[in-house]
Amino acid sequence: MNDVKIAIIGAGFSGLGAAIKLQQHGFEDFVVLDRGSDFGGTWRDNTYPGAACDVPSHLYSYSFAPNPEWTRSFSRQAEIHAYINRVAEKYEIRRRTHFNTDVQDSRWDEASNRWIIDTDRGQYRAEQLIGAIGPLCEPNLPDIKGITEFTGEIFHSARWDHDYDLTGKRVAVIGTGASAIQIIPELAKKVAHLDVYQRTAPWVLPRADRPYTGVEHWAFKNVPLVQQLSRAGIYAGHELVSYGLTHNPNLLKPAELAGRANIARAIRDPELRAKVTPTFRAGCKRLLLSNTYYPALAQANTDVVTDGIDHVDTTGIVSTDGTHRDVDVIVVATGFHVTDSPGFEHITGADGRTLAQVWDHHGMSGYKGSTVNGFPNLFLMIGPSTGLGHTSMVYMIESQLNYLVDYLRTVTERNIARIEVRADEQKRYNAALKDTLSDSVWENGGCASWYKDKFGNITTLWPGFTFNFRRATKRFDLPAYQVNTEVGTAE
Ligand code: N01
Repeated sequence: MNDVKIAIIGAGFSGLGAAIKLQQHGFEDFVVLDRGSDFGGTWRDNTYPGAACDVPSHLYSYSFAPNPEWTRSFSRQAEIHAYINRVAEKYEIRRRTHFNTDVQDSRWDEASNRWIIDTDRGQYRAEQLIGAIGPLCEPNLPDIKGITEFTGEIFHSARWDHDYDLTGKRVAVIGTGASAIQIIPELAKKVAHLDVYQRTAPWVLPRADRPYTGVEHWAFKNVPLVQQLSRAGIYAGHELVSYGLTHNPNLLKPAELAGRANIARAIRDPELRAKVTPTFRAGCKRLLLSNTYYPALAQANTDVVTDGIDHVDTTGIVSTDGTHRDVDVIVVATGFHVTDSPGFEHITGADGRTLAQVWDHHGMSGYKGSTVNGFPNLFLMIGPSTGLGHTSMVYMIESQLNYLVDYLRTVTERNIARIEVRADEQKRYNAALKDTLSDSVWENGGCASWYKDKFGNITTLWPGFTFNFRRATKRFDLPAYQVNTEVGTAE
């Protein structure tokens, strides 16, 4: 049994950020547990060809660890992964991190006021549990009839098989989301034939990606204000979009014009143009950015299949019109379990129910994306209603880190053994969010997306300006919580 004050599950952007902030504020007794063998979370796992960030580099980094070395305006996966590892080394977080440690179960023990954490490398006991497991880490494998019968190669975008050479192969990609539109142009360059199975055509806008010049690098390095201004400028631009997404979808019409122009520039064939033109309002699903996606679809070796998949057999995919297409490889770029993550099945609260069981009844819900009634001393990073479709998640993470540090400070100073957000406060908070969402494009834009849960509620996104979330999480608000200062027994 390893006794620690604080256990952090996950060493991705949010778990690492939590570890750094804890250390900086004198909370030394903590451990980070991660099932992988390196820092980076989603940026460690998503190594598919073309993987890159669609948020500009200077904004997609910690404000306390700016990176004047970014080589281009939109960074690629390897560079972001390397950045995260450099930051971890700089703050010496590796010595506190137990890699290759798979957390199998975490349960609240009311008698001792501790979290008992079972891993494949032994048990941990912690006063506070920080769940930084990431919302986009559990691959969603499509439930397509016969898919397990396929005798060729099949892999999910987040579990790329780099040992398999796709050169000259016949490949099918299922899905046309953020991951697929980055993969498809890379595959189209090297495979013999590519079938793109599109269920819903996404909005894809031009991507202002370019390498930084020598002068810019010099300025980023030597005049910190330049990097700060770049960051602030991008942030301000994104926040303008946020008003349209939340309150007035009509403001997103320019995005639709840019999306249509992007199609028209690359695709001549009117039939293909029609196929790939979205039928819902821009922003309802994540707005995607690419200059290479539509040209790849227009290539002679690529077909866009919109008939729907009926089933898969041993040699290929049969679409609903009965056409059989032989393939050597199926790439499933079908997203992640977000509102139904298997991770929720392994966190058990005070009444013996897991997060999965509680949320199965009424959907994901929490307070300020961080705490959940019924789950004492649990702090979730990027919890319910914190996701974004338009700007950097690192901004949201850093907002939560302010709240986390103040939460831990409060708990420590007041000798609080057990703390839990009040049910009425959580309810009030979520009712206000729901109200704000009622005019949003995610609600009214005419699409289905992973932003919604099985009840049709948007429980993944923060509606509105992110600076409002920053304000809401600036200080820990103890009155919203019920507390107990009676110290539990550790043995
Ligand atoms: O997953 P998705 P993703 N049969 O869920 C289709 C982040 N991200 O991995 O639209 C056929 O968006 C599904 O079709 P439809 C980003 O937040 C960021 O691409 O539901 N098709 C859709 O086309 C993003 O939002 C970056 O009709 C099926 C696709 O699969 C999130 O990750 C890069 C199907 C899934 O799209 C997830 O993106 C990459 C089925 N049974 C990802 N099931 C950055 O650049 C699903 N689909 C930061």
